[in-house]
Amino acid sequence: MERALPEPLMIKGFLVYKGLLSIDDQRALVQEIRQVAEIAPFYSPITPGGRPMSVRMTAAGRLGWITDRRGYRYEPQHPSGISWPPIPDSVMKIWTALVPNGPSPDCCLINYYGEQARMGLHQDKDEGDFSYPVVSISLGDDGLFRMGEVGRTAKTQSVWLSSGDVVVMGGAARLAWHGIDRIRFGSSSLLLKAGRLNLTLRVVRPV
Ligand code: MD3
Ligand code: FE
Repeated sequence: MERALPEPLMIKGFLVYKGLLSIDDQRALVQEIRQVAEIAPFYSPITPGGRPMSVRMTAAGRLGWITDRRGYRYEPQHPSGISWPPIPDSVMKIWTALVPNGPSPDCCLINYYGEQARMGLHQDKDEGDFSYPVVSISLGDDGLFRMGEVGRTAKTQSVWLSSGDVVVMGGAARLAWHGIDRIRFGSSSLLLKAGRLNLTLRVVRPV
């Protein structure tokens, strides 16, 4: 990730960097995520309505996003009570390359999608500060990413995100609706098993 940034696709204000990360970059990221997950294991979050999400999650950084019956929020600890591990260096390098004048991210949320997992259209607005972009890193199987606008009913556009793709959501796109409709399970051999990993880097403060 030391090269000059390539031109991104610009779709609805989302900057999509296809193929930004080399295979070696991707392998290094997976190793570091495995180490995070040894300390802070993936778990199945429960929505405030009491339904398990199909995505499994963990996090790194000062704060992790969690959901349980008490609501959606950022917490300094994994549900097990341990502090989240620090955000790995390889992940921080990607943030710095894409958001050079920003503060450090408070949270690296780590989502794992199995064969049937999806994430319905939503906005990310549990953070206390929307002035910096969210950076998303895709690893493993392809995922169909749906992008909307700040209004719930605007037309959406979809793009397949593949391993090594990075998306930057800043400006108006920061509060746009978005989701993952489905996974092409088994489409990548990066991970030991099939599935998709997505990392999202977020500035959460002041909270
Ligand atoms: C647009 N994750 O964790 S990443 C999420 O691939 C989430 O796992 C999806 O949506 C995934 O909240 C999509 C792309 C993404 C992440 C955060 C955003 C798009 C965003 C925040 C604001 C706007
Ligand atoms: Fe989101």
